[in-house]
Amino acid sequence: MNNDTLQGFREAFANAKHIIVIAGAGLSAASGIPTFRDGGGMWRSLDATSLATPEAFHENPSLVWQFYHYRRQKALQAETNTAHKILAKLAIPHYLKKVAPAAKSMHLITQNVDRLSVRALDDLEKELEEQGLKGPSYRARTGSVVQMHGKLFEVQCTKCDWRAEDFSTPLCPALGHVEANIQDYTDAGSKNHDIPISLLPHCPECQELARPGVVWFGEKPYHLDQINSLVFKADMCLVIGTSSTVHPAAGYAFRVRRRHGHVAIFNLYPSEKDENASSLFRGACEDILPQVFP
Ligand code: BJW
Ligand code: ZN
Repeated sequence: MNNDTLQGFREAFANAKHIIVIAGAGLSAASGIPTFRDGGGMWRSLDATSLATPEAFHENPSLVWQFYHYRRQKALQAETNTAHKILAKLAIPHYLKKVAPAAKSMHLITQNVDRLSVRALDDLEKELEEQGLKGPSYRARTGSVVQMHGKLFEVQCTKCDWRAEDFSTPLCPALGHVEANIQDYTDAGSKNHDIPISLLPHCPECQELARPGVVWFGEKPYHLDQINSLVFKADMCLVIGTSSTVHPAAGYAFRVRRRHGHVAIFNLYPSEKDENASSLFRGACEDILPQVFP
C-alpha cells in the first residue's frame, strides 16, 4: 500500500465529521457470498443480475425462488469477515473517536442483502455488553446500517402489504427438495426443477404468491430520503467492494466529492467510478481495512 495514500486518508478521516460508507458485494466476498459481476455472478450458468428483476420473477417464479433459496442458504452459513467487523467497530463511538475525533456520525449504507453487516454490529454489541461496557460511548448508533436493497431474509406478498422476516430454511418443502442440486453455484449442469407456483411460498394473509423482500431492477430502493440527507451531509465517503454500476448507489460518491468531501475507494479491481476517488486502495477490503484501521 502506498504510504502517501494511507497518510493522506488518515489525515482526512481524522478531520471528518459526517462519515458514510457505501458497501457492495465485495465486502461479503471473503465470507463466501458470490458477487454479481467481475466473474462472480453466475448461478447455474445464468447471469445473477438477469434474475434480479420483477420480469424474471413474473416469467419464472420457480427459478428465481430457487436462486434466492440458494442465496439464503449461503448467507445463513456465512460468517462475518474482518472487513464487516472493522466497519462495525467504526459504528461504536468509543472506537470511532480514536481514528476520527471530530466525527459526529457514521452510517453504513449497504447494497448487500445478506445481513452480515448487521450481524457484525450485533455481535460486537453483545461482546461489549458481556465485558460490562454498556455506557453511552460504547452504544452503537441505532440505524447505522441502512440496507437499501432490502433483506434476503424478508418475505413479502406480491399483492397485499404483508411482509415478515423469516430465517427458516427451506421456506417451503418444495425448495428443500432441490437442495441437492444447488451445492455448486456455478454448476451449469444443474437441472432447473420446475416447482409449480402452488408449492412456492405464499402470503398467509391473502394466499397470493410471496416474493423475496429485496429490491430488483426498476424498483425503488429503501430509505432513499434518509440516504439522500446522509449523502448531502457527508464530508467523508468510503466506497467498499462495489462495482459502482448500479444506481442510485453508484452516484453517491460523486455527490460527496462534488461538495469537496473526501472519497476513499476500496476495491480489488478497478471500478466504474475510480475517478471520484481522493484515496484509492487497491486490494481485498478484508486485507486493506485492517491496515488502514489497525
Ligand atoms: C472486492 C472484493 C474484495 C470483490 N474486496 N472488493 C441512472 C442511470 C442509469 C440507470 C439507472 C439510473 N437510475 C436507476 C437506473 C436503473 C437501475 C440501474 O442502476 N441500472 C444499471 C445496471 C445501469 N437501477 C435501479 O433499477 C434501482 N432502482 C432505482 O433506481 O429506482 C429509482 C426509483 C425512484 C423512485 C421510485 C421508483 C424508482 C434498483 C437497483 C436494484 C439492484 N438490485 C440488485 C439485486 C438485489 C437483491 C439481491 O441481492 O439479489 O442489487 S442487482 C445487484 O447489483 C445487487 C447489488 O446490490 C447491486 C450492486 O452490485 P455490487 O454490490 O456493486 O456488486 P458487483 O458484483 O457489481 O461488484 C462487486 C465489486 O466488489 C467489484 O467491483 C469487485 O472488484 C469488488 N470485489 N471482491 C474488495 N474481497
Ligand atoms: Zn398477501
